[in-house]
Amino acid sequence: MLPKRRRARVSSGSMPSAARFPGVAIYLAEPRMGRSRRAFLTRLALSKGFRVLDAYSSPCHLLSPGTEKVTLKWLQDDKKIPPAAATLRVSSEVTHVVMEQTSAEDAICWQESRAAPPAPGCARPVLLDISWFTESMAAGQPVPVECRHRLEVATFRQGLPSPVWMPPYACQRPTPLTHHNTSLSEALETLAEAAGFEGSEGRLLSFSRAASVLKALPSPVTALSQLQGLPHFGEHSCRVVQELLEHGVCDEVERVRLSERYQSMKLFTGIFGVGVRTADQWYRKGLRTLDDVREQVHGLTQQQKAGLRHYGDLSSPVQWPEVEALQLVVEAAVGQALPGATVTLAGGFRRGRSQGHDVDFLITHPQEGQEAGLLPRVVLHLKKQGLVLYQQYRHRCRDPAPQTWQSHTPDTFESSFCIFRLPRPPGAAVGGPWPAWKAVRVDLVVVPIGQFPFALLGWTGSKHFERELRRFSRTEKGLWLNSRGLYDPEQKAFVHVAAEEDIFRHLGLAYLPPEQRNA
Ligand code: DCP
Ligand code: MG
Repeated sequence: MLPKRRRARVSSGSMPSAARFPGVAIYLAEPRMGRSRRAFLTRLALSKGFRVLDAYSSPCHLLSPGTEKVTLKWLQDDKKIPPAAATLRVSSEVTHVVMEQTSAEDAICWQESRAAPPAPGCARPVLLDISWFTESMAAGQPVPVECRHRLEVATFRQGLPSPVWMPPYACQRPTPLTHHNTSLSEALETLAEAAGFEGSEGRLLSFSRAASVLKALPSPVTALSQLQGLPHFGEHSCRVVQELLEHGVCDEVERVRLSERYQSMKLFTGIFGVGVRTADQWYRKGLRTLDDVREQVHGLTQQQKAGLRHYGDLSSPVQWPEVEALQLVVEAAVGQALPGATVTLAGGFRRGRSQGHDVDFLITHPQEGQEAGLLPRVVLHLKKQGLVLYQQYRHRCRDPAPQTWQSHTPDTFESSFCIFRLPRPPGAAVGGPWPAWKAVRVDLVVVPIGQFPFALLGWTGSKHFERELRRFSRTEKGLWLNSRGLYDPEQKAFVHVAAEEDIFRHLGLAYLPPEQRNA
């Protein structure tokens, strides 16, 4: 055993101020290792300049390093979130979990019991045998992760009964927030995203559909044969899964993730107001960093300028307590501007996510017509309180004729795309690690009550779920759906509904609650 004082030091958050390997944050999992050996290994790694984290679940991205405990405390202080949930809802900034004498099965159970799925852009940490750690210590630097270091998942986990039947459209099956095939679906989604960056819509859809099937499976895929009979698994997606099952990594996916092209496109499209086309132009001009953009791009839009100005805050995920705080201020402003108007949360947070890239609110009023022109008044109230850093207002446009509806027809609702200046949470100490405020992206959309169920369905997502719902509607039912309505081209008439459930019923689909639409 270690002397008490030393033990306390080791277990009280052991992060050196300047780690030599910034991309590596090790967590030594204790169960089989024992406390004293863990303390010894921690000191060894720290002495060689590695970063060793004391806690596995710590919010990545929210603020600068070193603020994890305060953030967590705030989550726990929030009365609506029990302490356990507050700990579990955050994802880890750990990159390498090291275990000793632990089976892959136990390792996976351990990991799944401890952390939420990673935030967008955050990779799940790799689970490694102690051999990776000892070799890295001997080398004085992190050695590349090889198959033999990994605690292999596939060979040990209980697999799917084969064959599994799966309906072909994502809107025909429930897709929960957390599922059993995360590393496989993430790999395919990386390829989908990369295909999107190249403007290759067909490949984007193929990989997205295959990834979405994996998310809906009732248990982990452990052998390629289990994919037989599943929809949307072409030769390419099968090959990716096979490599992952056999080696734990897929060369193609790793190559894409590390490529300059993918990383730059991800960086640029992460700027508010920058789409794939602009990002591609910048890349072709030789731009690679945000500073390149700041120095070399003339004629940035106001939106892009605001996006760059607040890039740090906007690229860190919005957390649930921030959503609650925003909902209160938006509701107050809407109530002032138009008594009786309501505010409804949509987007990923309505699907049960605890983090997101923005917050989407739909505003309506029970008396149709009352809502028209409401947003400038709402925004004025918010501005007077100093809550708005940027906003771009869009008037309501006339609905285009249904004959011109396409799957990507943009919404015509009155909307405001904002960056809010969200003050530090109440109770957080002034002068503590919390900055005075955080910039947060918020979309406000005003919807006439008659179109509200369609808007709510359309703005709840996921993006893939919406795409599939529209495709199902058109291909299988001959009905045209978007966020404004459902049109029957044979009858030349719109379908009237009172709630989301009615839309599912009209399409002959079983109702899926928002938390089962994470396709
Ligand atoms: N949406 C859509 N098509 C678009 C844009 C949005 O169908 N081109 C729908 C689906 C999305 C919802 O609107 O789920 C909200 O869009 P977001 O981009 O805000 O996506 P999420 O809220 O799902 O995720 P996050 O905000 O965390 O990225
Ligand atoms: Mg959103």
